[in-house]
Amino acid sequence: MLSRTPSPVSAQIAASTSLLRVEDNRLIRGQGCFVDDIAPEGCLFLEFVRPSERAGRIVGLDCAGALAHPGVVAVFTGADIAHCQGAPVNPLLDQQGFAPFELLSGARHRAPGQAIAAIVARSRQIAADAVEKVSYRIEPATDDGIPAGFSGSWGSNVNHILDRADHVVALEIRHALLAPLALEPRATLAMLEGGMLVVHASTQTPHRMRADLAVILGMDIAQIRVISPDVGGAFGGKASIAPEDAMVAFAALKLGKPVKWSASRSEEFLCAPRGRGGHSRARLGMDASGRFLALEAQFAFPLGHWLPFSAAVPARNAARILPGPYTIPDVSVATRADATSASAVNIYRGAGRPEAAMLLERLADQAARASGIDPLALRLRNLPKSRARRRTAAGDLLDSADYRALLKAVADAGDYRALRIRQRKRRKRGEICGIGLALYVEPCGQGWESGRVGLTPDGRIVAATGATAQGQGRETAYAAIVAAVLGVKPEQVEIWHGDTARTPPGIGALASRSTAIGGSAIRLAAQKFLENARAAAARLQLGPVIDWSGLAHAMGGPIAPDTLILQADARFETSHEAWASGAVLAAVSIDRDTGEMAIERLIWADDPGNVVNQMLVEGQLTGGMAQGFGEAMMEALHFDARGELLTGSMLDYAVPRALDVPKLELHTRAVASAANPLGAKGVGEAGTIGIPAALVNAAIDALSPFGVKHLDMPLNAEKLWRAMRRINPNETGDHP
Ligand code: SMO
Repeated sequence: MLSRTPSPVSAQIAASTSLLRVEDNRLIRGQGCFVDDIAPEGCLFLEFVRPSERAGRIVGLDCAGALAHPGVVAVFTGADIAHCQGAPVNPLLDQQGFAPFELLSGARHRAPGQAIAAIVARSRQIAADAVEKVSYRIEPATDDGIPAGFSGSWGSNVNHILDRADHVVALEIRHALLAPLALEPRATLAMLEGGMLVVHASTQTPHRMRADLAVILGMDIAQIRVISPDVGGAFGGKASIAPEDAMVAFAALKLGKPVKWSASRSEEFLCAPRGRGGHSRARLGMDASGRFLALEAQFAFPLGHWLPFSAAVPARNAARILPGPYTIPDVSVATRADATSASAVNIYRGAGRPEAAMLLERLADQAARASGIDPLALRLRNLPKSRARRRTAAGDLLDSADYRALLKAVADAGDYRALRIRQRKRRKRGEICGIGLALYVEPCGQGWESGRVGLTPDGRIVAATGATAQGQGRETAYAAIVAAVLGVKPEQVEIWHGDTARTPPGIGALASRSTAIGGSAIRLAAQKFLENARAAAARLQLGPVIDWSGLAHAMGGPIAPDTLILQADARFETSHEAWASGAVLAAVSIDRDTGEMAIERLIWADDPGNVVNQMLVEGQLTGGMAQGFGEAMMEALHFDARGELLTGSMLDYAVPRALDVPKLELHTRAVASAANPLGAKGVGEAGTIGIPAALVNAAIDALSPFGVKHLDMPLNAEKLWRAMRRINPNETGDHP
């Protein structure tokens, strides 16, 4: 069930877009090429020695047995890489002293899973066997006690406003740490080719990895080429270079041979960058009519023991979003992120946006309960009437949007009033059922991307982007954008991405930014290219309608097939972000005997801005919903009292299976973005932002007759069962 709001740009692009055909999909046909599929001659394999013990001092590290193991080529320890530099970190918040990026731990083991040695061998199995022959002890050591982290705050003190508000509601939320869990675990292959260091990596940001490797290894960037081939999902988990990537490159340089590392699933659970883990507190004051007066919020996020490039993003995003879609005149927000003796925490699909939405939407429901105003009416009362752009507390410019229309769309689709009447009747019959609403905003990336559109000697049209892809259908969307400008079929446009040697510079695929920013750069390049092509055709007296192979032929010259004989480059930089937004309505029921929650309706209206390809938009929204559903209902990393990971495999870490995922009633209602020439907003993260808040609100609404006022995710059956029996629902070991 879909309602589509066409727009001039999307109509123009949609007209030139053929449907994606499954049988044409390279990946579905098994013709993908992921890092682990690349097997150069003489490739060596790297495995890490990763103590699962908690932080301490490394004593008696002995690698002689591993080195003597037949087939082992080299063993590296902290001493070998001591001269390597740390990689830079995005300076988004004030940063206080942090341990440098370490490829392997030195004298000090900083967290369970941190590698203390790397073994390179002729096969993966030999390397894994040799890992068992390394001996060491980790002795407890008193903490260095170096406070390290980020912090920031915006707005001014609102205590005096809260003091005289008619109602003040307060809450505290704990988010579990999550595993980003891409289908393809991380993998890196490094080799020397004609004096260049060539690194194939499963990454979202090849250009940044190239720059980071130059710093870490002390090399000239011109000697480094990074290629991200097919990438099997990333979700933020592959957004920033990790010590493993640099270690593989270091080993290849040192040994002069190709070296490959492919993370095992257990390795990913143990030490890949994690998501979430934040702790939020807030107070919201309102007047007697339910109008929000002031919001005071504090976020605290864990960082782990090293800083990925985007480490500050969740703490910053959560804070800068407030007050989100709502009109709250006074907002005071403080945010911080602190070092921990655990694996790193980085962005994970949503990256602070889900935490902001959960905070605002739980507060809205609490405010409704405190004031006796219906949750839908209360929200409508506190949403802006105009679509005009507004500023957040941190000064960011929110995009044009119609939050009221989005909320009304889900309320109408679900027949909200009837749902409430039915809820009362069902409750009388002893049923446990609830309705949850949530609104959200999704900032879609700052900064720039670049694009290049060109013509090959054999008449092919190529579009090269600095952005990348990991399964979003980037090629399809970019081809459609170029085709619409040039008046050709999308199939005629070949997309190059992910290879620093044949793409213009770029940031990558993250922050829901690739269409809005990368797509805009591609569109500008296509427009310039068309002008250049027209001028060239006129010079060659080819007539007004461009025949691309005719033009290529006329331009002539025996040139290598992948050179561009005519090209145009463009860079697009946003003056401010695009912001997507949306509303979700969830209707749920809970089994009194088992605590099992059934999702009866899940209705979602999203504003993706102008749409390039409706199918891809729906695909990303649906995938995000599945991940948001997983977070709400079952996902969490669990640790024992000593900080060792309990959920280290797919047997222990719950993720939704296809049959678990609820049926989604999706509506898209576009308001064009004012932030870029496409009018596009992002869709990559929306599902993880709004869906969990609506599901949690629905569950708490269902359990309100039991006196339940708050529950943290995940809402597994045990937690809900305990909540109904008033047995410490949040004490089921779900918190990190
Ligand atoms: S969490 Mo995303 O890859 O910005």
